[in-house]
Amino acid sequence: MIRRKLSVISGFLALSVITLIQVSCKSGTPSDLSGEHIIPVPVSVVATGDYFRLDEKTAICISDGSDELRQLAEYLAERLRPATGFAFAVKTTKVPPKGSIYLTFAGADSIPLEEGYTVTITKKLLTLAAKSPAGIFRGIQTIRQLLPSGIELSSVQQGEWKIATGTIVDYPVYGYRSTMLDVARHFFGVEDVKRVIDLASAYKINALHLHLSDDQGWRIEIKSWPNLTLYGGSTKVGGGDGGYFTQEQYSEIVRYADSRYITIVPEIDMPGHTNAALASYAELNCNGRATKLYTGTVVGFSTLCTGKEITYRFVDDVVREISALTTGPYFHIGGDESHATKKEDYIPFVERVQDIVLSHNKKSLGWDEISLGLLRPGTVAQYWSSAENAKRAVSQGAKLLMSPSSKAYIDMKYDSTTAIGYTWAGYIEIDKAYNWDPATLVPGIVRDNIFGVEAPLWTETITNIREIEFMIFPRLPAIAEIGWSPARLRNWDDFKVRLGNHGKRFEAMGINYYKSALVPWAD
Ligand code: IFG
Repeated sequence: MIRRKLSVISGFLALSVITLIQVSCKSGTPSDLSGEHIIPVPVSVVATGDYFRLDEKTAICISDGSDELRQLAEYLAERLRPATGFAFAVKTTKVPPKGSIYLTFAGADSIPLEEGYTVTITKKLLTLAAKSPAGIFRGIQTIRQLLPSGIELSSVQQGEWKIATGTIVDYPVYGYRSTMLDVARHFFGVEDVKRVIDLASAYKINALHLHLSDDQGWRIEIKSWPNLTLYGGSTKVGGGDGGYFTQEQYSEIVRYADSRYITIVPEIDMPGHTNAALASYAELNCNGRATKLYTGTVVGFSTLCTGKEITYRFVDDVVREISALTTGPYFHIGGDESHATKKEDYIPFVERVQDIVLSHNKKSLGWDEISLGLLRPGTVAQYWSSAENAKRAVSQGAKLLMSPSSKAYIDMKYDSTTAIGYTWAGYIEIDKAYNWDPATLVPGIVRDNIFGVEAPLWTETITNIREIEFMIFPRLPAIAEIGWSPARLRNWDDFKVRLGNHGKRFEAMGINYYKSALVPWAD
């Protein structure tokens, strides 16, 4: 009898010990700020070993009543309210009360760069300081990552919301950190593009390159050339309905991107990759006959008629209308794979198109082949395949946007088991996507030559947002860290552990991510 009683007591004790451990793990009091798993890794983190606690009284205070700071406070509150159930009132004050989150432009003059920020966390106050709204926005992404991954859930979670105390000082290495979405091969609507903007901005990506035209589709309304979308936008790779953005929808995307401190870079690819335009207007063809719509995936067979004046009226109308809707400073003129354009025709075309872009107060971006021509001041060449083109661009004094196809082309399969994607640039598992440094990758190209980094997603084989997410995550956080964090702080063994702690965060955000076997995904 006694033995039975003892076994019952020990069983009860064991159960209560387990429960105690579970509760304490769940409400795990973070005490080491330097042990957090922030991506991109910050420049410096100093822990002070205590914690700051969010509760129903926590207010988000702003140092001045500027609209932009108020909008940023509201953006932060919207991120924190659903999972905590707290109100997070937004208040303007010079003296933030104990227990509040304080967003301020004050005292930030020493913070380097527009996007730099500091987060100072004590038991009593969490202060996010920056000298620009973009810096506050980048710092908010860090604050999100200092809270348990459950903060990203859309329903109220039990448990406490604590942040380890200490100081973070952070700012980016490169000022342009981007991904590209090809909406031409397959079309993706406004909501899908907004989703990409939300997910990319959570990892401090600050630009989205939209590949708006190609052989298979023209995806942006041009009022002076309506057939480009009415006919040229009517199909896609594999056939069936295509789609396009009206100018109002494109403007909605630009506004939304601006609210997430992401710059939209529109691309009209030319003189090659232009079959959709050539099918829409016979007069754009050298032989005066419109081509047929194309739904295949071959590249390099099309060219605008570089010898006709109407071509430049066409380009001018297109650049003018899109530039007027684009708040960012860049217009991407494409220029890749113009195998159907004679070199002696390609060069003056690319030079003249840059001048057209400048006349509409934008600077040109173009794939690395554009360096065959004279690059205008401010033009940036996007390195994707030819080191020779890249070096020629640098020799002209141009900066390089680094998107090496063998490292950054996220339309490549992860490995042979990946159902979607291409293989021509090789498999790109997450370690390969992470393990490169733009400043040393190409002999002769150094950090000062580099404008930034970009991970392009071409969509010949991608047909919906779930597939977009699968190819983007987890490789985009890798490219985000390459673009943001100092090379001295970057190493695969550390990154893979931090990335492993983002799996739950991806799940809380509803991301359909690739669960690479190379990453120790945390429970
Ligand atoms: N190269 C083509 C893209 C796309 C891509 C698919 C560039 C600059 C192969 N051009 O990359 O249009 O087809 O991986």
